[in-house]
Amino acid sequence: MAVMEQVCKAREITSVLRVSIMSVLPPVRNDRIISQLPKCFSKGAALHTENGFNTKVKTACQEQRTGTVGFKISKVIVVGDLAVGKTCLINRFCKDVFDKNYKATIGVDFEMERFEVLGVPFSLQLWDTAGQERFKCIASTYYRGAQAVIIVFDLTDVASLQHTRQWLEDAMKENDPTSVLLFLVGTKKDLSSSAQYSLIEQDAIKVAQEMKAEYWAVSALSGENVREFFFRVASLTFEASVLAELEKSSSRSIGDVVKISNTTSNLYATSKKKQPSCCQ
Ligand SMILES: Nc1nc2c(ncn2[C@@H]2O[C@H](COP(=O)(O)OP(=O)(O)O)[C@@H](O)[C@H]2O)c(=O)[nH]1
Ligand SMILES: [Mg+2]
Repeated sequence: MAVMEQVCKAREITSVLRVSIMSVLPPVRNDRIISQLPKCFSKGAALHTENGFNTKVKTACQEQRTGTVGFKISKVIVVGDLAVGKTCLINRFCKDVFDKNYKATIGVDFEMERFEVLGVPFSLQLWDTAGQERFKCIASTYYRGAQAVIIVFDLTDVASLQHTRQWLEDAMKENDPTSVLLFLVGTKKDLSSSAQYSLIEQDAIKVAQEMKAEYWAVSALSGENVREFFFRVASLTFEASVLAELEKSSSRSIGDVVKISNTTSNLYATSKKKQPSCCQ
């Protein structure tokens, strides 16, 4: 089969797969649609301070050249000391609830959140630390393969901020530091006065800069910044995934553009050549 025919066939299979996968999943909620890059919380400690999504990413989305990103589920792990507010933060975003009664998380807990970013479906799997605070030895499987790590501390407890470096070290043992996005999040903002908050914020920004993490301050009780924060996590993780996909496809040579076989995992491999009209 000629290469271009194979490309067409692969695109056809991919779109059939996309339709069948999407038809078994519930539709993306209206309030999970992201069309613009949300702003960072503090320019002093941001993963980047661009006003919008990367131009290459925007073009790739418009031209539907996002490869496997639309099928991907990105793993996000949430770590930090016991009782800093990890579960409440996740529950506020995913279920829009806040439970005042403390219940230690037991077993492995994760929530799926589906977004649509620049018209492309994108899912995050949010892994809540489930007792690993005390049983660190079982944490390696939990940490492995994360695209983003959220390190949580309590804005009213400076010790929990100091412990974030250890949490980072543990999480990075199982991950590639060059490809993981880091977020440092202070919770319980509603409990600190503005004077107290300013003091801890200075330290937190320093820690975030050292870690190369993006800093946020939130309250699961009032909901302040919770949605903004998770939208930023979803957007930056999406942007990084599309950039990685583009890099992968540009490093492929024309000769190995598409190999259709049972073992081919990436059916979305595309060539840089112009597509014939049958593919459009
Ligand atoms: N005031 C206030 N309390 C919070 C907030 N987030 C969590 N808490 C309280 O902190 C305690 C621990 O929260 P939880 O999310 O279970 O902590 P985890 O162990 O880190 O998962 C609970 O009693 C929550 O009610 C917040 O934003 N504001
Ligand atoms: Mg918990």
